[in-house]
Amino acid sequence: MGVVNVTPDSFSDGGRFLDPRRAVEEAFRQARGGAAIVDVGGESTRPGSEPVGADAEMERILPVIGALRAEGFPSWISVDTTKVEVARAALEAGADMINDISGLRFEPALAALAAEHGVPLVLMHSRGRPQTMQKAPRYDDLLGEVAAELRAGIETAIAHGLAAERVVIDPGIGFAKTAEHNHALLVRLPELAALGRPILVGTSRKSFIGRILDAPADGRLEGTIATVVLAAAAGAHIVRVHDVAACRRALLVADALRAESERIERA
Ligand code: PMM
Repeated sequence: MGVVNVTPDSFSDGGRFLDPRRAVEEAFRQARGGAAIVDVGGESTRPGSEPVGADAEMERILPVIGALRAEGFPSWISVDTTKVEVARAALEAGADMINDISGLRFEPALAALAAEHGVPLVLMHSRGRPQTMQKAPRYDDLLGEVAAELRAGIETAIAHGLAAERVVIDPGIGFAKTAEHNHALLVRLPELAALGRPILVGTSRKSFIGRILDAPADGRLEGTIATVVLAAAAGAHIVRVHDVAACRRALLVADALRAESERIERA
């Protein structure tokens, strides 16, 4: 899954794709690089970011989604939003799935909308709001609590008429998590398999990588590659990244080696 943030303030690509033409070109570039899905967002959710209204969000993303569909975009389009109104307009403009970083905590009716349109819905784990989520996140049992909160999201989805089969789960790397929480979630990803749903992981250029490498957002590619390879080996089905071609090439090599190790195990 590639990422195109049509925002002035996202932490790594903010301001780069605010011009719809540039956003469309970037999405095509990511599709050529091997993205099966491109996630288009109009609201930054970085820690401390200011929320934007539905109108502003739609003004940013609808021209991009409309142009992608009009120009024969070959990959799926995901809409990164927590708002029913925005998601509805995006689906009508041609989006194929919804990515909700609140995991249905903000607008549970997103699940009914996904059901109505027969599209998948990503439920990402987070707590609080982006403005405040990094203020001393605390867990007594990190994996147990994240899994229980994701399970509650799946139950909310089902209660709103969405089949569990349409739900993708995401541990929410960097959302109400310290660097240590992020490390533990990545290493212990296999424990989330018990929820029985495909897993999406978004580590791309995030600050826990910057902390290890002492590097700004545009100097975190090698660290990002390390995390996506490990996440895939730990059972992630989808990785959400800005640098699609580089990550895809790393994953192709890792997958080939994994296939070989499975062959040896079977023999
Ligand atoms: N991270 C960001 C935004 N949306 N969605 C999902 N499902 N998972 C994530 O980890 C995630 C997300 C923040 O990163 P960005 O500002 O670079 O988009």
